[in-house]
Amino acid sequence: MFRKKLAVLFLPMLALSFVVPTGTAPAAPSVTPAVANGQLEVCGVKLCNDQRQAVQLRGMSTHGLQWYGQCVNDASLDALAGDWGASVMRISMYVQEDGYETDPEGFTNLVSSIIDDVTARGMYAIVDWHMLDPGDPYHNLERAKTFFSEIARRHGDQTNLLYEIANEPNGVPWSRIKGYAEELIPVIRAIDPETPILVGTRAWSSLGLSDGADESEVIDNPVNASNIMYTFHFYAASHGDEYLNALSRAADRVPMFITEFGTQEYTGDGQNDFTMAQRYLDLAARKGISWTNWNFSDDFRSGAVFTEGTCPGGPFAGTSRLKPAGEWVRDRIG
Ligand code: IDC
Repeated sequence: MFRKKLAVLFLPMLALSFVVPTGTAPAAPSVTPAVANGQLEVCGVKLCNDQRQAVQLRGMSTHGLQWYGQCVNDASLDALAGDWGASVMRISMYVQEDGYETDPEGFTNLVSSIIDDVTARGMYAIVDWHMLDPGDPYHNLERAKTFFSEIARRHGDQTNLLYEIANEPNGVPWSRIKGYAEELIPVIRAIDPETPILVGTRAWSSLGLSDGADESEVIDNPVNASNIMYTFHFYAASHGDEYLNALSRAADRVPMFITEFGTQEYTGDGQNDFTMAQRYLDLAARKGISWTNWNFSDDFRSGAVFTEGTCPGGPFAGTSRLKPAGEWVRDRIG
């Protein structure tokens, strides 16, 4: 059914090389990233396609759907897949702050329909369980079981998904995040055994650095599950060489995915540091680390790619409504 839908809704304008298997020729023209690469699987420390070639996905994260759902529509997704050339969208569903917990069924349906829209455009979709405050992932464990079970029931036979089970754990040790992952992952895998799962790391997915720890706690005590990756988030004007070097070391030892980054401060606002951000993306390119940028909205902050008032009407293609960070990241996605 998934393939049939893609065949029917395939857009000729998507005839671009979105996902570049590292070290090989670009995907053949007229094939979308999700069709060209199929079911993803973690192989060694890399993310691989169904030919077991390493791939690097590049794309955008939505802002919180409860606030900026109006920025995720047919025109904006057409632009992201076509004009921007993205291979992945991260669907950021907050749990608190007027998110999922206020209306589980409504948010499940919303995420489900965005998955369909992203799928129709041949992109991969990251389903982001955007827990943030409280930072203990166990606070939302039962909700996460319910949500991911339902998403897996509806979409688990698709080949274009990744599940991110904890956006940014904070205030808890790595052992507690690992415990949470080891309780939740089997529940998801019982329904959907194949979709790769992304696990947040200590201290806002900093691999522990923002708590004064480092990547060794994950390397020495990994989550007991296969086909998983660990996430790293950075904001280039706040997180300098110490963070970059930790990511670099970690990526040689465990599978890493940058599911969130900004070219500005960790508030998602302030001055851009494009020089530092470029160093991160150069590292990601060298090591084949996939990434999604925060965020695909018209929020007033410098890290929201569109100028205020762009959503819902656009235009989303081209550069006329992009802030500096938006222009910068669009140039680097496609
Ligand atoms: C920010 C949003 C802002 C919101 C705040 C609290 O831009 O509108 O009020 O969250 O929820 C993260 C988080 C992400 C943050 C982002 C920027 O995952 O939710 O968004 N950020 O501060 N980690 C580091 C930075």
